Amino acid sequence: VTGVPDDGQGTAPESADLVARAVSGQAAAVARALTELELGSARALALIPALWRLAPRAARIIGVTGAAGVGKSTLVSRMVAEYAGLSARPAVLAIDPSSETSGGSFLGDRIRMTELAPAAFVRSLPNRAVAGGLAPAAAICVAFLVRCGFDPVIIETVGVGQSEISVSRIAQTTVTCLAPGLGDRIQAAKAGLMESADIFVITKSDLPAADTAVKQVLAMANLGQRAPGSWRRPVCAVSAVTGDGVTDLVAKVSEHQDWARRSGRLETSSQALAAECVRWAVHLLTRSVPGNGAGDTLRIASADVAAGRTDPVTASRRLLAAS
Ligand SMILES: Nc1nc2c(ncn2[C@@H]2O[C@H](COP(=O)(O)OP(=O)(O)O)[C@@H](O)[C@H]2O)c(=O)[nH]1
Ligand SMILES: [Mg+2]
Repeated sequence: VTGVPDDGQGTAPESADLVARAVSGQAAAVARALTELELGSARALALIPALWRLAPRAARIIGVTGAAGVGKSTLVSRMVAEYAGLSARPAVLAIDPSSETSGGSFLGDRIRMTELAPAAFVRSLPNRAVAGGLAPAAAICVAFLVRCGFDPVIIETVGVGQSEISVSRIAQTTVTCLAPGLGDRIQAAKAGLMESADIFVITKSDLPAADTAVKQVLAMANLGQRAPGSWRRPVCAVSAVTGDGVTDLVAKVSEHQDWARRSGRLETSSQALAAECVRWAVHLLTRSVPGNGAGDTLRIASADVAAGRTDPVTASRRLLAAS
């Protein structure tokens, strides 16, 4: 393969320094590093091996999805405060928060979230102009935040379109938000959005139509043949205005995480995360999107990354050198 950039040796000391500052919790350093990852700069390629040389860390990765305006960001602010109260250090990655009806309110969201939890890290990822595609960029940012020691890492995403559905694959627990008064639309909601749900949340439970919405969603949440030992999807009513239901939701997330650990689901999502990270690195190294033909080799490289044997960039370099 030609066109593979050098291994970033020239920027190694700088990258190690930025990584050290990010790991020590300096928000500016984390933000800087994520910008490099999004842009897909040469430095981004040096940051990943530098971070992966440090001790691995584990984190809960929670997806919060639902249509624009349904109350995701308000809910995430509450969740962040709840986790911070449990001495966790949460991070939020909001994907494309500016394009839908919320138009440009991300700044307000970030202020609300960090007011409630000053140690939290909150960042948006634009939908456009992301190196390698949205899902790979989100994956590498999530993996980076996990390695920096944030826990949980919450991905807020508008639940429409292919990229959001693939983003939900990298979450260990997907919280699907539905607002009251959308009874008819619940049936019409995108199948992918409903299928990927591990926990349903009826947002805005302070509104009168919330009880009906809870009943409607309960009626369809666990339809069909369910294998023994499978997860029964709960329906939580939450008001981000009064705070009702937030503690219960966080408890349901913990229950789902316990189930995910036992059932192998955590393993599957960490493999999906590793695969997207490798995809991101291969794109940067070759400036092309790996095709379907690359499936097997990508899988081998991803398994090494998921098992913690190597980092996504080193795995991708080896993969490209061998092809
Ligand atoms: N009554 C009520 N309004 C809410 C609640 N949560 C959010 N909202 C309002 O719903 C609108 C959209 O909320 P936002 O969190 O930005 O939705 P997102 O687009 O899904 O992130 C805002 O005007 C919020 O104030 C809630 O629990 N109760
Ligand atoms: Mg939002």
